[in-house]
Amino acid sequence: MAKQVIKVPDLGGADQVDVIEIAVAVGDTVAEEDALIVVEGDKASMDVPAPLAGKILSISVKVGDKISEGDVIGEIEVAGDSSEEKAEEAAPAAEAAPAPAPAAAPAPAPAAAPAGEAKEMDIVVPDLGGADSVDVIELSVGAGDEVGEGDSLIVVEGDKASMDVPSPAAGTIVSLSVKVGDKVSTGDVIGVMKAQAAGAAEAPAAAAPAPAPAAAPAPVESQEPPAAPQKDHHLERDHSPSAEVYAGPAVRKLARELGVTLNKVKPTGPRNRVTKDDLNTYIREQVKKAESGSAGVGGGIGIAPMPEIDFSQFGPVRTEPMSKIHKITAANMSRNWLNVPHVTQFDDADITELEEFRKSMKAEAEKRGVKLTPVPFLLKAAAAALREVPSFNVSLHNDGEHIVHKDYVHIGMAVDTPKGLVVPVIRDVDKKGLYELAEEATTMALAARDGKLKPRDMQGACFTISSLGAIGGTGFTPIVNAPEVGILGVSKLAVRPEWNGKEFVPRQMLPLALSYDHRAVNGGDAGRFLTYLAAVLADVRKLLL
Ligand code: CAO
Repeated sequence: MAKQVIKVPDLGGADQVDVIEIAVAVGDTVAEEDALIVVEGDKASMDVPAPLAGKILSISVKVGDKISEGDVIGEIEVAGDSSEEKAEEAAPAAEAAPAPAPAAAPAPAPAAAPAGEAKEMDIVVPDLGGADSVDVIELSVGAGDEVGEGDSLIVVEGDKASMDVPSPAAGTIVSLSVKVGDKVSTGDVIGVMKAQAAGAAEAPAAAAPAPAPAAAPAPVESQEPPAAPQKDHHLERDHSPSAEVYAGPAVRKLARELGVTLNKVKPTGPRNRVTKDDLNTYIREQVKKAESGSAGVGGGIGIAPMPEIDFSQFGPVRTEPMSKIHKITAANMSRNWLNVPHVTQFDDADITELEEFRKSMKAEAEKRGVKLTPVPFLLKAAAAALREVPSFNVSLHNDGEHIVHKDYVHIGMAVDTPKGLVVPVIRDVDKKGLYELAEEATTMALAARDGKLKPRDMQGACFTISSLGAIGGTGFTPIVNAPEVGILGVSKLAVRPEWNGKEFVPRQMLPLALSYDHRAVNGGDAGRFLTYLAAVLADVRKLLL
């Protein structure tokens, strides 16, 4: 391990630049070229990168200090065998120096514009301060835009710095011939503009193939913060949400890598600058929101968030906190609705005979202390259908490449409670009798309403039944309770005329709706599942088979 002082490298001629951000803390482990501090001169702000990988031992400057090339800004403990003396002497490697603040180097202005006439001229990439083949990272203008001399046209990024390519003259953009992601070098033509007559006359850049003043790229960070009055016109026609944000190259690069739009990040740095910490805070908040499912009542995957509405403007309102169950249900419903490609299939089961049988058993059931409603029959029939069509008794593996087949039959039963919807799970439904299921369904529903279910009581279901039969309705489309792949919605039994081949007869018809995850189950299997389930309910003797 060797200790090495960190010195300010070549600043491209700039002297006495301001330290505007400390990007690391003592004890941090950094990689070679990681930004250590950010400095700002007249024209540019630049990262001072770590000369080597190692651990920061000290930082001897603070925000507001002025520093120049060769100044010591701290110490780093470097993994390696270089002697301390050698290390002390070592100047930062040339490639570790930040990109020099680009000087106002002349760039050729190819098309001459006679004074007094609006003339088309090529827009040429000026001297990039030694950088070559830099990436176009933002287009700040588009065809038809009016620009002032020096306004940013595109933003490019080299290894160490991002820079504006400014307009060589005032005028109108005719076309841009580059797009984000292209690589450009000094002298490349990036578009055509019509220089204003007066400007063309005044601006030697546009008037003659001579050096173009102000044609050198101005680093992005030399932009004033968005509020700067002279930039207002620029704000209005900006096409990139992050273009007006004040941030250093390292932060911009990181934001792009993470897919963060910088203008969404709250800046806390000097002059409203977005710092690395701001970016980290933003990411942490987003992850937290996503994990808790509390990302509001909209937003995500490109969906516009719901507008915030003050309902009191329409009449008296009362705002109450949601119960914990309600919040969890809301998050799960959104997750399942958005993740699962749902299909819902409908059928009616003729349960006339089932009802006769059920009513005939009611007295005996009461003697046993259980209430025999249609639910235990539905549980039994669903278990039989899961055995008959096993492609419903599966879950998609997280890797997206496997299906998990289950050899057990546990079924969830949606229960409506004052605190919200809960789904206790009845285990091994296929192995239990009707009375046992009736008893367990009643016990579970009571425990659910008393808030006495344990987490395990609500885990491990293969399929769910949601019965609104006692409440009413002719049909509804339930949401699959992922990772299950199917759910049965049961509505209110109704007596309907059914054709028996000779005549219409009154039959007790039970409306069924089967929603399924079309990633796991195909329509044919769903049809077989629901037809089989309805057939079992129509002839309970099938349950004995
Ligand atoms: N059609 C007509 N009547 C029905 C019926 C149906 N499909 N299902 C049940 N009934 C009858 C029962 O037979 C019972 O009548 P009797 O008292 O005359 O025998 C009555 O309705 C009340 O039944 P119940 O509610 O006590 O019991 P259940 O077994 O039918 O249901 C449970 C139990 C826990 C499923 C139910 O109470 C419940 O909470 N359902 C709501 C589920 C829910 O919220 N789903 C929506 C989820 S998605 O938002």
